[in-house]
Amino acid sequence: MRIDIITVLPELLKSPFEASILKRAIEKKLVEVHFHNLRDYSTGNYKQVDDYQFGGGAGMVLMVEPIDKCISQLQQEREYDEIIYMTPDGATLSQGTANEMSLKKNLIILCGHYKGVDQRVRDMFVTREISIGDYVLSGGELAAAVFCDAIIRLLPGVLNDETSALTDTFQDNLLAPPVYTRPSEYKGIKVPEILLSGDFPKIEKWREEQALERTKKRRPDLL
Ligand code: 6GU
Repeated sequence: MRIDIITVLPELLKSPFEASILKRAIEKKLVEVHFHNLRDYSTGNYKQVDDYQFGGGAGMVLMVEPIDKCISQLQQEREYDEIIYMTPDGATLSQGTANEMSLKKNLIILCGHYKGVDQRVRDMFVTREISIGDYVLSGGELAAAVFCDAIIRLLPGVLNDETSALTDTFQDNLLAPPVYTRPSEYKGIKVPEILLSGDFPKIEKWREEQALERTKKRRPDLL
C-alpha cells in the first residue's frame, strides 16, 4: 500500500509514523507513506495556499490551484483508488471503512485546514470524505494520523500476532472482552478463575459472553 498525504502542516503529522507499529510497518515496507507540503505547490511569490472566502465570513479557505497541482502530479505517476478528504462533515470513520480502505493499493489523503478547501476541490477530485467523530479539530492532520493508524495496522504482516486484529473491539460489532495478565491476584483482586483453567473452548465462550455483556451495557447501539 502507498499513502500520499497532502497537508499544510507536515510536521504535525509525521511523528505518529516514527514510532511503534506504524514505524515498523514502514520499515518492513508493508506501507509507504509520503508527505506533500501544499506550500510546495503554491504559485506566486508569497507561497500562498489559502485565501478569504467569497461572500465574506471569518476563516481562510485552502485554494484549488495548489491542491490541483499536487493531486494532478501524483496522478501522473500512478493511479489512485481513492482520494480522501479529511473533514468534520464527512462520513464518520468506522471499523468497516478502515477494513475496506486497508484493501486498497494507492490512497491520497487531503487534510483540510482553517475553514476547509474550496468546494471545487471536493467536486473535482475527492472520492470519499471522512470524519473521525462529531467534534472539531484544528485541522485534518490529527484525523489523518488516526485514519492511517486504523488502516495500516490491518495490513497483513503489520501486527505480530496476525489474528489479533480479528479480536479487536468492533471487529464483530462487539466490544472486546476484559483481559488480564500476571499476577493472578493483586491487592486481593483475582483474575477470573476460568482464564486460568486451560479449558480453551470454555474460555472462548466466556469471552464471547463478556463481549456481549459489555456491548449491551456500554454500546447498545452496536447490537
Ligand atoms: Cl477529519 N477534521 C477536522 N478538522 N475536525 C474533525 C475531523 C476532521 N474529524 C472530526 N473532527
